[in-house]
Amino acid sequence: MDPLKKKFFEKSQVLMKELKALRKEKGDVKVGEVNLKQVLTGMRGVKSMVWETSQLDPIEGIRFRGYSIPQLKELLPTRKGDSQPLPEGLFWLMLVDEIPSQKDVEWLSDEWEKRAYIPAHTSKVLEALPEDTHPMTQFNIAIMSLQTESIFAKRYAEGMSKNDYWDASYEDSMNLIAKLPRIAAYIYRRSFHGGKHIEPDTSLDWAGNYAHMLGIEGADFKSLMRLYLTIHADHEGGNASAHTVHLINSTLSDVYNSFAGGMNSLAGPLHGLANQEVLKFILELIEELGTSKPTKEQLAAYVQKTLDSGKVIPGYGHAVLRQPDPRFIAQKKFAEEFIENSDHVQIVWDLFDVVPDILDSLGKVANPWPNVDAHSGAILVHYGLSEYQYYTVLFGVSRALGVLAATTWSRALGFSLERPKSVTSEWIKEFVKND
Ligand code: AMX
Repeated sequence: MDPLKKKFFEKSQVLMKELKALRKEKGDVKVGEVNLKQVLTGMRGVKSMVWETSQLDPIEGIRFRGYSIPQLKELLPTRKGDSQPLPEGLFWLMLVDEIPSQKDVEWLSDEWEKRAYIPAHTSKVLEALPEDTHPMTQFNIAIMSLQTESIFAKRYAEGMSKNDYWDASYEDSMNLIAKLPRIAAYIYRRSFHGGKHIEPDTSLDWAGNYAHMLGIEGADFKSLMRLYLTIHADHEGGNASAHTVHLINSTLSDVYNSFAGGMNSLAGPLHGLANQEVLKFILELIEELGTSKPTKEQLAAYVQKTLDSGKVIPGYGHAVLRQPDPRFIAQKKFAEEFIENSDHVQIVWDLFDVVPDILDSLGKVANPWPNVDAHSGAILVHYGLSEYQYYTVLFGVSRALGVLAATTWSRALGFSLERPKSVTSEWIKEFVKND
């Protein structure tokens, strides 16, 4: 058994027994109440699942196994000569709740490299699609085509014991994570660079190699990708993509099916597609205002006009957060350190000054602050990745780390098929009649 898998097995066995006992002894303890507003507005705040890998605080933002993003930047191993954390380290932390050593992350980079093989039929499936197929659609179809490789599905068909679900889930998760940068880079090169693909550089780490295969060279872009793929990895379990993966996997549908479902959620403009929408918004405003150096007054008027036409301001607001997103702040810090004189970045910073007051003035927006998607596009453009239709694929590659670590836990802990209760509006009207 590999060292990560062994650690995971030992830790998950202990927790599985603890949770079993808790369920038996304290199963009737109330963990919260649900009001009608929550039923009518997307179940906000309803505690209804266990997600080991991270937890979101409305004010502090995300903590991965208890560590904030600034703490992780201090604690996680980096590649020699780089200042940004390696996503390998975050995956290790999320999976086994331990900060890994340098040697551990090097082992994991090599392990993913060994598992990165893409079957020939995946590129055939992609080549059958029109080149202008949205990259998220291509990403999803490629993931689904990889389902032929599922160890879980194969072993389930052979009669696998439920005690081994975690093992097959771990193997599928490791394999899929290993393959994602290759298929994602393949999609980018076929969509935007005439299908001129770039061979992987096996001496690089997971994120560095992805940057290389995208065709954007330079140490700073590799560094950005390490940060990007770390901070987008997980945001507890209730967000749409994570929850979709959790739901699908609870049926014992394998990791490939589950992750593809999650990516379909991520492809929505209120969720992960917001990163594409933000850059589109910035480009359109530059076009309409006729300048790439708009004043804050011009920006405020443009934002107001957008709202008046019944559209949302992409990159702002959040279902849980009530402060500027620490993932936005981490990207702002990166831009302050590495990027000079970018009009796009300046617009992001100026929007940060003007949008919150305008959203606040509407009197209905719960969180007027920027989220993770408000900043990423402007930085990517600076390094030459200007094809914004691709941005959500980057988010998806990163999101695999969190949701697949969490899914491996779900199978180890033996969580049940998810099945909440729905009611009709007739039922609601009857229920509240005498209240
Ligand atoms: N621009 C305009 N209106 C906004 C808004 C924004 N950025 N954020 C919220 N609102 C509006 C809502 O549309 C809603 O209006 P309604 O009552 O007329 O329908 C009202 O404010 C109350 O919504 P809320 O309770 O503040 O937010 P929510 O929890 O329902 O939704 C979110 C959260 C993210 C969908 C919403 O803020 C939004 O649409 N933001 C823009 C899209 C975006 O950036 N999404 C990315 C989120 C992060 C991610 O998942 N990657």
